[in-house]
Amino acid sequence: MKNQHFNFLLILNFCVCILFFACENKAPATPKDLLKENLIPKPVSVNATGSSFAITSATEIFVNGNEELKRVGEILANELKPATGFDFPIKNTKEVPAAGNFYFSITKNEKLGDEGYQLNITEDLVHLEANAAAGIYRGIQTIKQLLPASIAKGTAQSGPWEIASGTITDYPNYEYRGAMLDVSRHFFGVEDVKTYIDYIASYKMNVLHLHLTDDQGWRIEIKKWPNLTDMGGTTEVGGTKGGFFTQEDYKAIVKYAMDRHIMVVPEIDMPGHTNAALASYAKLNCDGNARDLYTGTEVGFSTLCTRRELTYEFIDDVIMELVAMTPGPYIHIGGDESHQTREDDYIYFINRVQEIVAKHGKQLMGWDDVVAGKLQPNAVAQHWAKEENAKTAVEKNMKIVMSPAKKAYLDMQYDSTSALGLHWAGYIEIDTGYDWDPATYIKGVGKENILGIECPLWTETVTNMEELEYMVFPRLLGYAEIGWSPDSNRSWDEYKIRLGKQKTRFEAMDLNYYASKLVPWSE
Ligand code: TNX
Repeated sequence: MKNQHFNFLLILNFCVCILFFACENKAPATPKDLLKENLIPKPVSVNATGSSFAITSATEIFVNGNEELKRVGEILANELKPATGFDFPIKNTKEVPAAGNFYFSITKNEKLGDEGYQLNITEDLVHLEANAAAGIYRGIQTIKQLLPASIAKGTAQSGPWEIASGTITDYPNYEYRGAMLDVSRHFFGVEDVKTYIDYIASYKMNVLHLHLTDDQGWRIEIKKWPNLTDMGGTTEVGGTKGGFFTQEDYKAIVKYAMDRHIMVVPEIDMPGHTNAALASYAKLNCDGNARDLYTGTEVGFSTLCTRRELTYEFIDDVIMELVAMTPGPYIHIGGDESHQTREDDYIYFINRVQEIVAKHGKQLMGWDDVVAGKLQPNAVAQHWAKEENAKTAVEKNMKIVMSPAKKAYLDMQYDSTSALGLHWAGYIEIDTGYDWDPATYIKGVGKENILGIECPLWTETVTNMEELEYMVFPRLLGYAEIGWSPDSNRSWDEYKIRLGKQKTRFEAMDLNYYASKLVPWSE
């Protein structure tokens, strides 16, 4: 009897082992139905043709276009190399390449615009076409998502690397699809910012807004005003050591973003949110006394001296140095929560700063409070709080970037149990963050008034990348989809399934994501 029991256990053990190894070594089934893929953001249109393409060690990337296109090819090669172990040489071509390769070419197709792409996958070829390199870059994000999740791993995986065949035609709903990172409340260095750029790029976003200055820290080197960083850059929330970007660091960030067809929008927040500058230079204060450095989380207690000429000389210097490093059209001047600035002084200030921004050839962007000023139609208001301000922007013929705090703030807690984040604007669960339409959110503010959408991450409670990931994933994907996918294509019930399927991808990326109970996470 005892023996029999032992035999039974032995056999059971044997079966479990076989099952275990069988599962471990199981290759992912060959993908054959492009319609079953769980792409985020959801493409405009997809047609399936029922076969598949396989990447092999012989696969090369052929480009028919300029250096910019080649650069996109290199980025794809670099991203596919770690998991596949393949080299993906980049080659110029004037003709359609032989079977087994990638082919990127420039086309003329009005429907696709600047960033759209057409992806034709056959058994023989992955052919990506766009009007410009930006479209090819957005298209390679789709290719990566069509590959097995293990493509995101940093070490060699077993493959096979197959993609379902068919055609995808895709282009964005809004031209501005951004994410903001507050590097002032807690400093995030160049490598972290590059990682953040990679995250937003994966979901076809095209703007990184950097909140570079606030009460708690000044993070961008200004050569003519060195104390801003020597002194104002040393602190952050909680009293830990801050930091700052040298101009070389900042240029490296801009270049990294540009290679990924992402525009960096720099923000110097003023006239409020300026304690770090006011601590660095006594002469910026109306009373001539330097403020103490600040490491708390209150807002609305600081202001530049708005009626003093020196203030505008200071701003002119800062903006001049910033503009020299800013290829994009926008300089964000903040303008929020200036509770210590009298209203007439605030209006005077915004008007003066608008002139300085224009003098340096750029367009003003600001938090919606700035509409109090006499703004030009080319100024952009970022809606975060007051609907009235968004309506005023419309009256002034300005365009609006939608970042309503109740829907789009990445620093809001998910629910009352979230260990990180704030909740002054409410809790933002995954459905709340996804299930809204910027074009109908405020009565009187329609699609024609909206440049796009942005999700800001304020970092009072976010101190490192692990915490950042927790606040950003998975909400970021929803904001990316709102910005990119056609409104008629979006529904929470359908989206949550696609989002749930990102689980293996998030795990392959080793992300510290929030596994919301509202999402049916699955392999
Ligand atoms: C309000 S949103 C602010 C920021 C804070 C944020 C925290 C905005 C324009 N101003 O200074 O960091 O709330 O959620």
